[in-house]
Amino acid sequence: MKLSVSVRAATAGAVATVTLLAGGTSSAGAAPAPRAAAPDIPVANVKAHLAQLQSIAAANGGNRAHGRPGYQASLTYVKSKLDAAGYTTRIQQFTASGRTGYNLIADWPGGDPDRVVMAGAHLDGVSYGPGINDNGSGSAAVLETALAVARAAHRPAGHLRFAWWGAEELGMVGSRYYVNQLSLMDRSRIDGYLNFDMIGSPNPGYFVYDDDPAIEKTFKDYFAGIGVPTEIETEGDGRSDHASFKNAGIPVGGLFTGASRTKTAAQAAKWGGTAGRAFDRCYHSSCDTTANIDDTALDRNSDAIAHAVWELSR
Ligand code: DTR
Ligand code: CA
Ligand code: ZN
Ligand code: ZN
Repeated sequence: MKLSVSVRAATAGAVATVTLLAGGTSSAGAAPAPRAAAPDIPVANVKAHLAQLQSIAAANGGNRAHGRPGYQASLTYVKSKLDAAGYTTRIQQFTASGRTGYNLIADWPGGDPDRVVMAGAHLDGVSYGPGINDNGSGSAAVLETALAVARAAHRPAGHLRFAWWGAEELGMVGSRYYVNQLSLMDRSRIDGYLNFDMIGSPNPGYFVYDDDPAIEKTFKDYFAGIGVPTEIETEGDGRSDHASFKNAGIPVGGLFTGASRTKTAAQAAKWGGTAGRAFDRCYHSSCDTTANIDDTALDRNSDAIAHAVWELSR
């Protein structure tokens, strides 16, 4: 039976504690490692990635869509940052709507290969615009979290893997291809997949996926700790890249700030913003630019991503 990620981590911690209390020593002979807290993710760094993605779109026909030059240039940008930071990266090719698509997979060296914690975001946008909230926001936040791991020379017990998916807008094609290519053994090695698709909406809500309870609790506890109420995400079952992982029996979770649904008065009362207006009125539109981002939501969600990555892989 697969232990959910935080049960496994907690169990390991408990075993070490019991061993010490019984006067013995843990199997490693040392006290359990202190719980290293995730660093703050500088939202300015995340926004700098968004500015790069917008420039890429402007230089490539105005978009970063599957099969277009803007997607390829986005992939090259993200990969170059990760290669420079010491990641082991690989590009996975697939075909969607007659065009070649690409996933980018980045492994942080080290950690238990049987305890893989993944965080991912789709890097493609629609063809109508630069796709900054959808989904530059998730892509940039996952990238900056990966770079923070490298900056910290973090050595978690688990193995960290980050992914940027192609052709999500065509029906989660890239992430489905990735999961389908995994052997059953490799699927069993993934303790959890964390998905981030639209996490900087200009009229934001704070939604937590209610799939795996342990992952959901990790995010809800984080937001409770910063005094931000959350709601469970109800709009997206099967509507983003976590779907294929969930269908394969892998624990999933994630965060979402809302798309075309309208913010209620009750939600505006707890989150601020404008009742009666869409969470993102530029969803899938040309106005989904760097001006279509709420910095506070982007910052909070970026920090929550780092917290979950550190917590679930410890
Ligand atoms: N399918 C995503 C947008 C989307 C709509 N609802 C949800 C819920 C959870 C995550 C994402 C979404 C897209 O257009 O990329
Ligand atoms: Ca921050
Ligand atoms: Zn979309
Ligand atoms: Zn999306």
